Amino acid sequence: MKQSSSSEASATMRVDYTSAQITGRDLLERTTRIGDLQAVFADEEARLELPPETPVYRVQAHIPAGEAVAGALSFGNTVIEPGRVGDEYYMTRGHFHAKRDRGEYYLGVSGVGALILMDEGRRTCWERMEPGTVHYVPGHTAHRVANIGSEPVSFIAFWSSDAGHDYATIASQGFSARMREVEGEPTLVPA
Ligand code: S6P
Ligand code: ZN
Repeated sequence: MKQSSSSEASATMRVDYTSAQITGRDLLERTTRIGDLQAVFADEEARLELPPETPVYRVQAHIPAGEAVAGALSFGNTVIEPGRVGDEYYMTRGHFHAKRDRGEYYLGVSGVGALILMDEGRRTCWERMEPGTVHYVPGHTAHRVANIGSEPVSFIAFWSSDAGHDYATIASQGFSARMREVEGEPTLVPA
């Protein structure tokens, strides 16, 4: 008679749901600093006045199948420090997915952020991110997050491992709007 077996395996990764910190093996980690963000913010003079080693955001990513496997999933976090370059809030570089039809989920964990979304017709909108908010980034949509509060913003993301990142399109064309502080309020201002 054929025997079946079962056993309990322990999870190899954990997420701290107060900070989005991930612990476990096979984590890629990257910190992006003021000095890395040339021409990302509108006020390049204000950026050059800040110490280049100042951290703006850090990412942990777990990509168990590598980036070439269709159907595989990856997850990671992003933590963005509070701060501004001129009147523009600290934010991620922003990207389209190289495979344009790949979507992504963002889950707000801490702080107050603005998820800025731009479709291929350059229509831009934003969603407020707070602890517990869930955001779907559709395919064909560029995305970046700005920290519009006074504490670090953190979120967890899930994406298709083979999505890839097209930074070049944003580097050359930018987003059509920027998240700036206007009269004390975060405001999406046409670029
Ligand atoms: C990956 C996902 C995030 C970002 C991270 C940093 O598809 O959208 O993990 O990589 O928020 O942003 P960026 O634009 O520097 O990759
Ligand atoms: Zn993405």
